[in-house]
Amino acid sequence: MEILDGRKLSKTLKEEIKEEVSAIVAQGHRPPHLSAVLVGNNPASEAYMGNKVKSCDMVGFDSKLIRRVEDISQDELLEIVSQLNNDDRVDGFIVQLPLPEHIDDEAVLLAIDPAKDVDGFHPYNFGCMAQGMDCFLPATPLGIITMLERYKVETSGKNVVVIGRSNIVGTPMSILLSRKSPSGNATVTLAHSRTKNLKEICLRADIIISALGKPFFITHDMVKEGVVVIDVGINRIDDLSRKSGTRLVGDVDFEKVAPKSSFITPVPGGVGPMTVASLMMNTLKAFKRKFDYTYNK
Ligand code: L34
Repeated sequence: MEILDGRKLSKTLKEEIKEEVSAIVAQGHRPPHLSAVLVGNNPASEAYMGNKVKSCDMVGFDSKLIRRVEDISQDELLEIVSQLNNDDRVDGFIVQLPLPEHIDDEAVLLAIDPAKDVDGFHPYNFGCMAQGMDCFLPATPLGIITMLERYKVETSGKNVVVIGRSNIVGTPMSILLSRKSPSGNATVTLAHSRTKNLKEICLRADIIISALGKPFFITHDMVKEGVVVIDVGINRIDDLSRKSGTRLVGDVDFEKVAPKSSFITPVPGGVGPMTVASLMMNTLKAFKRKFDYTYNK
């Protein structure tokens, strides 16, 4: 069994980015700039955003965190998006999800200029992704693909089960893995809440990617010997043995599933840090693209 160490790999990737940024700055350019909009004070979003800002510092990007209160109106938020679209110093930006109930996520994501959409959530980028065209890939799927590549986990011809069909993880993941590409060529099953016989489906899987958000959902009797397990879940559960009274777990019963696995991601320290590193990769890409050619809307 080998741990897919997202913390270590993300550090390596960020060091690679930092070197590129140093070279860019040495040539007299300004560094790449990432802006992020954070609405409200959801503690999980705060933690993720903290990691994103720290990573920008580490790689040498300029960054700006735009905080707004929970009860911001949709029009005000759209106005911020429009300003970021038009600000030449901003190479890429993200609007952290989830947004409050009264805001229509779709309207906000559609308003983002696809050339600055380093989250890869705009339907333009999603469409390019689905057709194998150059685009910004969503950060979590890009992080997983990068992890599989760097650890030389073969996907070609493998049976992959992706659990969860969200727009930002499960659905793009299933498409990327089935495409004709170096980290694709898999036979993919996209499972979700209406799937029947999930256990039988999982038992046939060479690779399981769980993006469900249910602690201890994937148990040892659901996986075959030698399986590769990618755990995208981040669930906070009570743990009175900890000072904080809680701890993070994924969707996988790690203790019992790990011994049967050939590769497995831990939570924390697996997919999460890879998501953050991927955002850095996308921002560098946005910057480089901008100075190579202007996006044709
Ligand atoms: N717009 N919204 C937008 N873009 C994204 O790419 C995200 N996502 C998801 C939630 N909303 C978003 C993230 O950034 C999930 N996500 C994310 C980012 C970082 C981490 C986890 C999820 C992360 O750093 N995880 C750490 C633990 C963090 C903690 O202590 O809470 C880990 O080791 O898994």
